[in-house]
Amino acid sequence: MDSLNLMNGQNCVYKSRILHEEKNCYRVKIESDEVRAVISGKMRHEALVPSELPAVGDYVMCSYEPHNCSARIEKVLPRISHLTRKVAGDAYSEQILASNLQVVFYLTSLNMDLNLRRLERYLVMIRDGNITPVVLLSKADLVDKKIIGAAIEKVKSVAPTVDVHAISARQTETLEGLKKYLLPDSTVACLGSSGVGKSTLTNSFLGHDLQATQEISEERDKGRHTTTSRSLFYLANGCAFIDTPGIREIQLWEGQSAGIDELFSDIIALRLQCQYSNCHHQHEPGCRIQLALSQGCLDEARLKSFLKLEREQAYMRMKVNATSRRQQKDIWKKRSHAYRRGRKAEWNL
Ligand SMILES: Nc1nc2c(ncn2[C@@H]2O[C@H](COP(=O)(O)OP(=O)(O)O)[C@@H](O)[C@H]2O)c(=O)[nH]1
Ligand SMILES: [Mg+2]
Ligand SMILES: [Zn+2]
Repeated sequence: MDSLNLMNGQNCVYKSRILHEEKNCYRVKIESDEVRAVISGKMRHEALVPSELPAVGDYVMCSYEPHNCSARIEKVLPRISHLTRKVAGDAYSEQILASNLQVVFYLTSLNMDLNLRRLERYLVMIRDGNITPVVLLSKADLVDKKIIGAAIEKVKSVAPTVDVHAISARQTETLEGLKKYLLPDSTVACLGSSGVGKSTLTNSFLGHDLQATQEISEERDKGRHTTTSRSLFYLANGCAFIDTPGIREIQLWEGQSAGIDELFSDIIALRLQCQYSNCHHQHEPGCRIQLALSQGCLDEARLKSFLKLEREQAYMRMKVNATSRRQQKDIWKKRSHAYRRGRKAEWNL
């Protein structure tokens, strides 16, 4: 690992990487050590939004004395790429799921229904983060070749340029094709619902069972969350591999329209050719979208999905703007209180 060690009084400051995050407690890799780490008071105080705090995959500067077993995270270095979503629940803030990634494996299990709409959401999120998506159709040992072929076709219908592999952790030869993504300097993460085989795949690459996996009843085939936090592991060749818990709710964050534009570039190109620039794509003459639908060149469900994602982006933009205006007000309120307190102290009031 490239590390930069600077003396800072008694402590050394190291460039390190976040391996694990759970409830504000971190594990970092400093040179060859793995140690616990906490965020410095200054960083916690100065962070205006949660996304400024460290996430798994981040490179950070840490104060660390090797004879102490804990480090202090002082600074997050700029992220070259990141996976981001709106936090689950009602709050309007951004959650960084993982950062500094080159490739994301999106897993979906072949013995369950392939949800193309959910796949589209993940692909938008991954591409918007400046990361290459790869779709893995898992548990190929449980289905026949016809089902595998049909599933690959379905994925290609929404993402013709994305690599797709059918894999099985029980047939290790099917994992050979994934080695080209696991390069020594790369970081690869696994995403997908619970029970699709992310932790099993992680263990296969690690060569031993480090991550707990979920035993699920064959007839119900329903996974519960066994993996509860994101963790980064180094494979033998130096590739960093991140296992994640299943995500129940995937809502895009504000400003992810570049990912939408990329995934639905054909629809955007058609829309630009409509006769009227304010076309609603319903019954207007010269509507290229309606023409493509009637000729069978455009799938209606995919169009609906695109329009829904666009609407969600517009709504999110409005919500985030309102939230940030409120936050700004709070910051000014705090500052003016602090100022008044300061003046009172000055005048001994
Ligand atoms: N038949 C079959 N079962 C698998 C495969 N991969 C994982 N499983 C099983 O699926 C269940 C869920 O796997 P797990 O790795 O915990 O899923 P995760 O929630 O995505 O991490 C476990 O019982 C695994 O043994 C596979 O390729 N074939
Ligand atoms: Mg898991
Ligand atoms: Zn139109």
